Amino acid sequence: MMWRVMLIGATGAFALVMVLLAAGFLRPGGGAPVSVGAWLGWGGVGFVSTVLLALLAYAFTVGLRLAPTASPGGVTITATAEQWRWRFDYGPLRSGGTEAIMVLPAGRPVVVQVTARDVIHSFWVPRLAGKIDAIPGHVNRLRLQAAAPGEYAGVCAEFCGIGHRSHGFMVLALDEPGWNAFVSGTDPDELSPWTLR
Ligand SMILES: [Cu+2]
Repeated sequence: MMWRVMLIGATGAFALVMVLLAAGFLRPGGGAPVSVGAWLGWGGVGFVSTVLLALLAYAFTVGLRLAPTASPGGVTITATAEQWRWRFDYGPLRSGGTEAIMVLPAGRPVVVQVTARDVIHSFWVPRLAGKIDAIPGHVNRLRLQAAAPGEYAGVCAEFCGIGHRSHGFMVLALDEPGWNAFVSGTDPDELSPWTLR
């Protein structure tokens, strides 16, 4: 979405410049005379800064929305890596954590607080978000959202010892009833309609 808005802004500015350039070539001296100062003032400064400021304001708005801060009523999950397992805790949402499987509600933003117990690992669910390091004694935050219910494979993306290759996990995105059942204590194995595990 942001990419498209930027493209439209850039295309509009480019098209305008091309039209002016073509007009200059095709009809030299045509149109009302404009002083050099007015060209530079309105075209060079006014137009450019208006377009750039509008795009900048838009980019900031989108950036704020994507920032990994917990929204009210949002879901925060703590992911803890160690040689060679992943543990997921859901804070006040659910009394018991899960291992090797991270459960989240589909269609809602989730903040994952990523940390590690022993060495540096890296939390990566390629279909949902970029990588983020899992560092002992430090918490990194990542915001992600699963558009649809399903299972999404996750891996450790930082070499972390001989068990690194199998240091993976699964993300289980549930619809609203499934998520409600999960937070009230149902085992994730009973909630997954998929059979990847
Ligand atoms: Cu690892």
